[in-house]
Amino acid sequence: MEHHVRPSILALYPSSYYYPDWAGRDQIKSAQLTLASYLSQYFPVEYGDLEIDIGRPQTRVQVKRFERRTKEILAGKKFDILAISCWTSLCYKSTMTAARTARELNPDCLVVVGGYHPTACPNDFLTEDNVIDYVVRGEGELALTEIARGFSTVGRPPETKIIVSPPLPPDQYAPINWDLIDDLTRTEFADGLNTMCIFLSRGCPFRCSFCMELIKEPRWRPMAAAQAIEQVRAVGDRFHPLAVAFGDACFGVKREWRKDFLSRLTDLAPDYWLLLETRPDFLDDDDIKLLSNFKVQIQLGLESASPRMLRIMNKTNNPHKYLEKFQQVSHRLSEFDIAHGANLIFNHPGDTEESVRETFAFMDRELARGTSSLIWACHDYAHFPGSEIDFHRDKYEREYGTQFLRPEWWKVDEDQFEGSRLVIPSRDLDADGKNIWRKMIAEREKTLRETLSPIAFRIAADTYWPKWQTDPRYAEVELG
Ligand code: B12
Repeated sequence: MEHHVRPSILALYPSSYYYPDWAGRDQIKSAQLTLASYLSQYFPVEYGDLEIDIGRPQTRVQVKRFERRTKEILAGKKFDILAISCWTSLCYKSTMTAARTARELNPDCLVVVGGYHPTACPNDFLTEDNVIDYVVRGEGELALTEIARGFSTVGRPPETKIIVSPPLPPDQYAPINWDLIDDLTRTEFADGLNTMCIFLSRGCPFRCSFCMELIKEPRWRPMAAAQAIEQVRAVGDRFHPLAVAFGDACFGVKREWRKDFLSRLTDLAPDYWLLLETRPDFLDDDDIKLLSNFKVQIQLGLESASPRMLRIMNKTNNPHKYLEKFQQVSHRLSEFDIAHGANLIFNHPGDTEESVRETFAFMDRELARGTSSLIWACHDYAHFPGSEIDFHRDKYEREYGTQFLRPEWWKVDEDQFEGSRLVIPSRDLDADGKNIWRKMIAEREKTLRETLSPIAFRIAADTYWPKWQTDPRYAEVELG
């Protein structure tokens, strides 16, 4: 039977337990869609999302309801292989629920998990009853294709297998199969999509302490520029989203690729917003001029302005040059009124009151320059497994007195947003000291508000400062 030759695959996003709704949710899960698109070249694939179908349970009662609904939903679907995207550690508990439910409903199906959490913590998926058949680490395309090809002959392995999937070579990047999300977009997002995220490259050559990208293939591997443009055009034409985000860990690392892509983008002339994240080193003057033709928002992972912290974070070996480059690029972006954010992480292991003050002193020097398009995006350190910090927790404990209060928060039945942030950074900053940055940013609110250009003000009010939305300046600019 055809069915045995080509097993049907349900690519499922399992939702998150105890992750607050205010933290926002992605309408379309791009990694899962990217993977499903590749598989759909060879097998019948369905894209499912329990976060959209059921929501995120926040209490034990809601978890029970979530489990019941998962059973109803999975019972209504036909699949030989359940491919669960445990994309971040926030999906761990819901992944286990989906896996157990599928196994109960269909003892012969294959249950495969993949994503960042299985890549970082594969052993978390080993259970005595071998609920899960395969734990795939890394990019999932090649391993999952092989598993699916062997479905009718190999069957279920006797016990859970952990496998490392080789990275997908760029000439095999598949175009996104938008048909896979047709039903979902029609039924759930009838009013249109806000932001559609696509990947134009894979890998990141940097080794920032807090990020787990480095345990995947680090080489930066772009999609051919012509194919990348085609992806952008396809998503724009089909969904007319408010924004297309490039979800690349680091946009445009290679100069020739960047030039080629940006010049093709100029010909495409998109009328929606473009969002991207990169480092100042990858934006030269010509790039900035080209980018100024679009509605674009750029995130720069500055992370800190304390030279000591920049070294601890492994952002750079030369903090002074790094900060200077940031300033130079930020000033140019402001001259062209290109909205750009500087991400800052406070309470990173090793942070002290002095390092927090150093970062604010840098911010003050920038604010003193007057009007700009630079939006300061401040966050607390969140501890995720798979990062250099997680591998060497003992080093941070010894050297700085860091305390990881919930080292495995993803297994705990309590607010996981809070849990991931329950870290005391150093002997110098205790639970109270962790709030210094909040006080310091509050003291600067008026200046931040007054120095932003109209467009940057509007974006900052939408993203970080909802109370600014009552300011008359808010209505002065339309983002649409
Ligand atoms: C793009 C991105 C986002 C986008 C997502 C947009 C979208 N619509 O999907 C945005 C900005 C919204 C986002 C948000 C968050 N993100 Co994010 N994000 C990324 C980023 C940059 C992607 C990297 C990339 O280029 N991927 C390319 C694709 C092709 O690769 P991939 O994503 O790994 O997908 C492959 C594999 O995972 C695997 N796979 C996936 N599913 C499955 C399923 C099966 C069965 C198999 C076999 C394989 C498999 O195959 C895929 C295709 O090859 C990474 C990494 C980074 N450097 O920052 C972080 C990263 C994934 N994010 C992370 C985090 C923590 C978050 C947030 C919690 C941040 C926050 N504090 O709020 C939120 C949570 C979002 C959520 N849905 O829950 C962490 C996760 C760490 C962890 N251990 O869980 C990462 C790794 C960054 C880090 N700190 O290390 N993020």
